[in-house]
Amino acid sequence: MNDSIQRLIPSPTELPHRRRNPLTGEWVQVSPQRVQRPWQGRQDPPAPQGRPAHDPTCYLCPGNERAGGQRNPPYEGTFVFANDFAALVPDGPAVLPAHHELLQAAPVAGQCRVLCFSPRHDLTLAAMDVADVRAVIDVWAEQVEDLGQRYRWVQVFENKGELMGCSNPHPHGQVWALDALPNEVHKENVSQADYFARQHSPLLLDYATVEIDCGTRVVECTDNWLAVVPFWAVWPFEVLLLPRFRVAHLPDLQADERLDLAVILRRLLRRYDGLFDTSFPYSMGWHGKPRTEGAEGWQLHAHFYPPLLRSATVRKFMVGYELLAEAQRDLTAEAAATQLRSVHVEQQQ
Ligand code: H2U
Ligand code: ZN
Repeated sequence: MNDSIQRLIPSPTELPHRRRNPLTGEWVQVSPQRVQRPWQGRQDPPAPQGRPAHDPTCYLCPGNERAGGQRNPPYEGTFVFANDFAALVPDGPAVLPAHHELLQAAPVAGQCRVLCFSPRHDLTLAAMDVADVRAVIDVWAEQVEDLGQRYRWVQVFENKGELMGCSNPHPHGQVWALDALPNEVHKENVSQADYFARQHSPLLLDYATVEIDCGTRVVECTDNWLAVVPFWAVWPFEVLLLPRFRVAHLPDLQADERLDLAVILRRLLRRYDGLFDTSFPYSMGWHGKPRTEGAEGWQLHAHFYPPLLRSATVRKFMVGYELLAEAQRDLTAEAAATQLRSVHVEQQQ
């Protein structure tokens, strides 16, 4: 490792300390000594998996009727439709009366879509082949391109697993587009613009270089992409997926970069599945440059937030100190990355 970087980064310590997330400005309390606690929680065996390739009761399978009454076409690849129970509508209220300084509201207009990754009810992104994952990446990029012309923010995400409140195991994600910047995006926008103004280089491009140099938190690395447990991770096996080149948002990805993304995505998700021998639950989503003033220095990236801590059923809760004061973790980001690296996955495409 480069000496100057080595000096800048504290070696993993066994003593409690706090780490700062430069994307949000928020701190996380790290308490590695607590991993030694005698109580290790429940360690249930994983629930049996196994689903049919087509489920006649699934509202996302080809040819089936949805809850809203519409019927899905007999699709053979990906399939996108307007969410029948959308959280955002294109015509929100035009203005809202400001009653009081302490009772602020704002109008919001937007659209929500559901994106089926595959016609196969029994697959996940990890189990799909590279070409099919690549097709999902293309659809993600098309959605950002399309909705990004009308809305300031397009959130592409996947909520996977019952533990994450996902209503259906059929492989699918969602797209929410709106004419405002949501909280997390606003924080990342301010931080990246501020860093870029000072350093003339994108925060996350510099961060990728630091992590590759360091190596301890790297989970997967390809020619174009890097998956790391970020230094400031809050969730036990949180991962940040970063391009190793300058790119603002999904539509700008070139063909080879998309293919390489499909490769690293599958490898990462297979490591996740192998970690506790279960189809790993998570929320993941893409953050690309928003259509707003002052978004210089934005670097495309994806966040993976899995809830599991020690087994297929033992999850981390954000409660107590976390709700009232600050996020906290026992397992260090370095230890989590070591565990993920130790999962065996075949390296070919
Ligand atoms: P999850 O990804 O959290 O499971 O959500 C699935 C979405 O699918 C959810 O937002 C929508 C729900 O509103 N949905 C439809 O649009 N039509 C249906 O027939 C059922 C579910
Ligand atoms: Zn299905």
